[in-house]
Amino acid sequence: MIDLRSDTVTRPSPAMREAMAQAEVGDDVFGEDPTVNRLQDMAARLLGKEAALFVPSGTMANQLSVRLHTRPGDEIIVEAGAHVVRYESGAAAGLSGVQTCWLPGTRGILQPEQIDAAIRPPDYHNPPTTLICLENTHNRGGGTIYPLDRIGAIRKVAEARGIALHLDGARLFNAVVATGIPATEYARHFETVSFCLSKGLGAPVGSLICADKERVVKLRRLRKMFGGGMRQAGILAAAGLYALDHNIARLAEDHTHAKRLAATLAQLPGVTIDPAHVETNIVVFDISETRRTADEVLAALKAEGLLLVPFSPTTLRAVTHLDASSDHVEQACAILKNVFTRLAA
Ligand code: TLP
Repeated sequence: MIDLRSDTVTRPSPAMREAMAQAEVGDDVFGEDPTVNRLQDMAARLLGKEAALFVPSGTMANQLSVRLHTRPGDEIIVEAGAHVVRYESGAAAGLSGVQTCWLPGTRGILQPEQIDAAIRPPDYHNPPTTLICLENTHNRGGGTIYPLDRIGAIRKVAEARGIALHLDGARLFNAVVATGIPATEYARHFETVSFCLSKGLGAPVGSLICADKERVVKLRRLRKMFGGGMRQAGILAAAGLYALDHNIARLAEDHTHAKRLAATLAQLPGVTIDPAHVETNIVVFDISETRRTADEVLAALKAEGLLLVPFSPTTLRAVTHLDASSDHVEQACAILKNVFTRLAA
């Protein structure tokens, strides 16, 4: 089976497992796990922030950041397809008591004017707007890269209105590798930035939140409150260090594979996709013209050995990753050709 459901499906390689087995550990709730501390230092350095905090998941990284920047009854501004509101089980409302204002983006990307217009004026009828969350790359947008100048323009709006900015950078290194823009250049516009080790970077578990020292102290307390304080987590951090040392530059291969899939899909009957929109490792395509549901198409693909996920009743997503070799991608292209040609017949 070729599994392109997500880049979360990657498994730790033998060398990564070896690094995990050899990891020096301590009790991280006491701040005494040397491997976790090394990972946090490395993450902070990579993003040009003072400090970082290792957390179990990207969801926890986002939700701790929401909690940090807000009080119950506040409003946060997000793009309508953002992970923080689409795929986190209502956590912003459930755990932080905030309401969310969803703005429609172009493939996930917002305009500064849209954000400016959505910020609530001070009036006792209104919830205070206290946080803007951006996502780079944007998952539902199709792996879209946030243009750096757009981020800079949004930063200006946030600063002028005294509102914090959080970046869900689950796949920030995909943007870094695709553009050649250093992570520090993206990160400097945000108070908090999270990124995941367990997606394209290939670690089994973990994300980091990077910020200034004072915020990281507060985040550490909130992590305990949310149940994310871990003990001998160095075993996991070792996988993260290995991922950062070995698996960043190779993301470029995943991007090439995604473009290959997109070019194939663009030729197929019943499929609508603009390959120019595939910027990183995510390929989202429309299947309305097959007149089949996403579930029917997924079942037909699975029967031939290819796993994808639905993104809506008429769109599917394929994600390339380090466990999908060029051969796997060629096989995936052959399966897509077979299935869509048959459905059209
Ligand atoms: N995304 C997963 C699913 O939850 C949809 C995937 O398969 O893409 N931010 C972004 C942009 C993400 O794509 C994800 C995971 C997260 C945060 C959450 O990370 P985890 O799964 O570690 O909580």
